[in-house]
Order: sequence, then structure tokens, then C-alpha cells
Amino acid sequence: MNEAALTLEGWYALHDFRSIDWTAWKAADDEERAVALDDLHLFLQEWRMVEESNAGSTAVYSIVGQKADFVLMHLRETLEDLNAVETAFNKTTFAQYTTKAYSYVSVVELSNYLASGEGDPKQKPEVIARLQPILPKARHICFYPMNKKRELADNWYMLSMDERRTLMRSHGLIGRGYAGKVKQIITGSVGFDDWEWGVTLFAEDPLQFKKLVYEMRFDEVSARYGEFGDFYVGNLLTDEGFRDMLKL
Ligand code: 76R
Repeated sequence: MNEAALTLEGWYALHDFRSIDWTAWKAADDEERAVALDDLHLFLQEWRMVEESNAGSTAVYSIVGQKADFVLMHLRETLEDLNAVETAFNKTTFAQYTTKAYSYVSVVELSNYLASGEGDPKQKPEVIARLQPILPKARHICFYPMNKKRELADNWYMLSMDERRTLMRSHGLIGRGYAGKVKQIITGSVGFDDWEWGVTLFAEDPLQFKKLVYEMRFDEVSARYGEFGDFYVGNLLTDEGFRDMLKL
């Protein structure tokens, strides 16, 4: 019997991690840098307009550590729109001074493990708001991809729907303890990218990422079935912050 959880999908997501090519940036002259900065700021404005017209959302954060220097997290209505925003950015003069560090393609996902109520969920404003979320401009971001294990002894996909629902209830309860402190966006990536989900967290206090992820490690869903990729953590980049970061 097929017991796949039912999922609702929303906006498509691209996490575009970049590093700055400081050698090229420093080698450019003042005018070249000014053109690149203007180009960057034009795009930041354009992404804000997309967000205002409710056709997507973009978040821009610096990344701490050597894995990348910043991330552009884009949510868009279609995979084509996502591709277009990626390509348009690649064509900017600013992108010439960046190198690709990592990327992740997924789609905002809600599952029916803890669903309640009647009627078509896709018509409910609170569901729509979660499927097409305006990304918070919190001070910090944390991103990592993850899988649910498929090993002989511990295979998430061989559990019954009831067993998974019970486990997910406990997961959700821990998560709810962080209401108001951490905002999570789960994006599904089976068939899209190398892991099964992307986990994107936003918080004003970065220690809340550590506390939440640590607490979940003791919960069976994560302790027994969770497998995790690389973690990326960073700070909100305002337009001014981006300019400051690039100042020589
Ligand atoms: O969507 C909901 O709010 C209902 C409950 C819920 C589901 C179905 C929920 C709540 N999550 C769900 C699904 Mn989650 N979540 C993670 C991670 O690091 C780790 O150990 C795991 C990474 C975090 C930090 C987190 C946070 N969640 C999922 C799924 C899909 C599973 C599937 O379909 O098999 C994954 C991969 C996943 C992973 N989760 C919450 C949180 C938080 C903070 C909540 C509470 C949200 C709230 O009530 O506001």
C-alpha cells in the first residue's frame, strides 16, 4: 500500500551561494567597481519589487566561514522563473566578481502528517501564506540539506503512516517550543537536488539555531532517521551592509 505522505507545494526555491573573487574585485578600477555595484543594487531593487507584487521573495545574507561569502535565497512561482532570476544575475557585471560556491534547488513543502480541519487546504489563507512565504528579514539565517534514512534497520520510508505521524508529532512539538524565536521553511527536493529536503531557519539570535537543532537531535525523527549535509550560517545583508562588505 502506498503510504506516501501527501504534500502541498508552493513557491520554487533556489539557494544560490557565492564567494567574492577578492583578487578580481581589488584588481578592478573604481569605475568598474561602481558599475558592478550599481548593477547589484538594481537587482536588489528588482527583487524587492517582485516581493511587493507577491510573485516571489528573495533574502540576501552573508555567510560566515569559508564555504561561501553570501547567499541569495530566491522563491519564485515556477522553475522557469527561478532559472531566469539565476541567469539574469549571472549576466550582471557584479556576478563577474563572484564564484559559485554551492546551490540548492527545492520547493516549499507542507506535509499532511499533522494536518487538521476540513476543506481544500490550498484555499486557506494560512496555508497559502506558508506555501508562498515572504522571507523574513531576520538578522540571521541557517541553511542545511537533509535526508531521512533508508537503511535496513532504520528506514523512514518503510514505517507506516501512523508510525511516522506519531514521530512527526513529537518533532512538531519541539519545533513549536521555538515559536517566535525561529522561523523555519522546509523545502522538498526529492527529484530536484542531492538531498531530500532543505531546511532554512531564520532568527534574531543565532544561538536559537544551535539550541533548536541540538534539541531535535535527541528527538527520534532526527536521532534515528536524520542525515544532514553541510550547514551554512550568516547575517542579514541590507543594501548598505552589502556595500560595506565590498568597500575596499
Ligand atoms: O508544518 C508544521 O508546522 C507541522 C509540523 C511540522 C512538520 C510536518 C514541523 C514543525 N516540521 C515538519 C516537517 Mn520540521 N524541521 C526540520 C528541521 O535539524 C533537524 O533535526 C531537522 C531539521 C528543523 C530544525 C525543523 C524545525 N520538518 C519537517 C520535515 C519534512 C518531513 C517529512 O515529510 O518526512 C523535515 C525534513 C523537517 C525538518 N519543524 C516544525 C521545525 C519547527 C521549528 C517546527 C514548528 C513550526 C511551528 O509550529 O511554528
